[in-house]
Amino acid sequence: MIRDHEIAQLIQHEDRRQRRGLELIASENYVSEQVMAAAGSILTNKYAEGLPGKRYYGGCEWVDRLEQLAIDRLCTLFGAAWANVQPHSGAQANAAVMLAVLQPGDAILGFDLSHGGHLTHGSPVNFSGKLYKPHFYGVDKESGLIDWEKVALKAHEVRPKLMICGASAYSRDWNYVRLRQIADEVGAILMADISHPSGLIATGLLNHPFPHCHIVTSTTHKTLRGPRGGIIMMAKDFPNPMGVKNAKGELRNMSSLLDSGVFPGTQGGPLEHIIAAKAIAFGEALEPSYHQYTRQVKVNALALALAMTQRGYQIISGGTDNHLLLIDLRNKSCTGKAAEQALGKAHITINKNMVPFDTASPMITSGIRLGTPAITTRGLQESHMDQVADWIDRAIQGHDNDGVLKLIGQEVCALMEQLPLYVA
Ligand code: DSN
Repeated sequence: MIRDHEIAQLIQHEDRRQRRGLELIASENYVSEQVMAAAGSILTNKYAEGLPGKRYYGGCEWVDRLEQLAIDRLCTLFGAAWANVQPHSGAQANAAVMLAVLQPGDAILGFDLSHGGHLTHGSPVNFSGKLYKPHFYGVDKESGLIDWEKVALKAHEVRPKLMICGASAYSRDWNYVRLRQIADEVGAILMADISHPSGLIATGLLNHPFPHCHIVTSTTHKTLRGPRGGIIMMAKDFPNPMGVKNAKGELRNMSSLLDSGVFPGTQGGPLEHIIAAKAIAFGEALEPSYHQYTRQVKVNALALALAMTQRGYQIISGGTDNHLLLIDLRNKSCTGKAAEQALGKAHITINKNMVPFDTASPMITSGIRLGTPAITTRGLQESHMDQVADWIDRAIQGHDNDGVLKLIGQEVCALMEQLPLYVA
C-alpha cells in the first residue's frame, strides 16, 4: 500500500492506462502477479556485490540460493552452461560483454540502428559507438532482408573483434550458422543480442543462437515476460582468445571475464529483488503454458501482418517470422509521429520507428512498429487481429479527426474490459 498520495495517484493513472488500452509496443509485456510481488519484495534492502558464494557482504545466504536458482533455471531454459543474471538491463549486459572482450578503439560490426538494430550495437550516440570503432551491416533496399553474404563482405573489410547480431525492429529470423562461419573467417567473437525474440527462441519457434554464438545477451521483459532486466549466457565456457591472464599468469576463461564485466566492470550491487522476479519468470517460461503463449504470439503477429497487408500497408521484408512488424507509412500520407499520437488518442499504444533508408528524422519517422507479446498475454487471439488492424487503419486514416479517434478508443476500451488485466 503506497501512502505517498502524489505517487499513488500517478501509479493509479498508469494502472488505468494499462488496463484500458491496447498495448502494441513490441518490447513490452505484462508480468505475472508473482513476478511483480518479487520485484516489490524485501529483497530490495539487500546488498550482495559479488556472485553466489563469493560476496563482499555478509547475510547473503538466502540471496545466494535465490540467485543460483535464477542462474540454473535460465541455463535450463536456453540450454546454456553458464549465465550471469545480474545485468540491470539489456544495455548493461551489452556494456559488460564489450568491456570483457574489447579494448577501446577496437572494431565492432553490428546491425545498423536505422535499419532496425539497437543503440548499444555501435550507435555513435551510445557508449558502444563512442568507445569502440563501429561498423554496420543493413538490409537490402528491395527485399528488406539482411543479405548474409553482404555481412561477410563487410566483416572481411573491417575485421571486427566483435560481431553482433540481433535487432529491435527486424521481423525475420537470423542465420546464426552463417554468421559463425563469418566470425571464424575474420577471427571475431560472435554475440547475439536476443532481447526481442528470446521467448520465441527458448520455446523452439525461431533459430537458436547456441551453439553458434559465443555469447548471448537478452533483456528479460519483452517476449520473455519477466521484470525489466538483462542476462548474459554462454553454451559453453572457453579460454578467452584475447590472452587476458589472472594474477597467477593463467589464461582466464570467458565466464570469469564476463562476470567481471558486469561487476565490478559496469555495475555495483545486483538487484536481488529483480533477480528473484527473473527466477520466477524463468520458471514460468519452463511451463507448457508458456509454449502455448509464445506460439500464440507468433500466430497473432502473422494474422496482424496479413490484416494490415490486406488494408494496403507495406510491411518491411514483406511479413514476419517473430512477434513484430515494421510498417512503412509513406504510402499512407501519415508520419510515424502522427500515427503514434493518433493511436494514443484511441487508447492504442505503439511506437513510431525509423524504416530502412528513412528520409524522416528519428523524432518524426516514416514508420511504426507493432508487436503482439502484450496483447497475447492479455488474451487476444488471431480472430481479434482483423479488428485490431481495422482500428489501426481507421486511426491512421483519421489521424487528424478527434471524433473518429474517440470512437475507436471507446471500442478498444470495451474489448479490454472483457479481457481484464490482473483480476484484483
Ligand atoms: N527500447 C527497446 C525496444 O523498444 O526495442 C530496445 O532497447
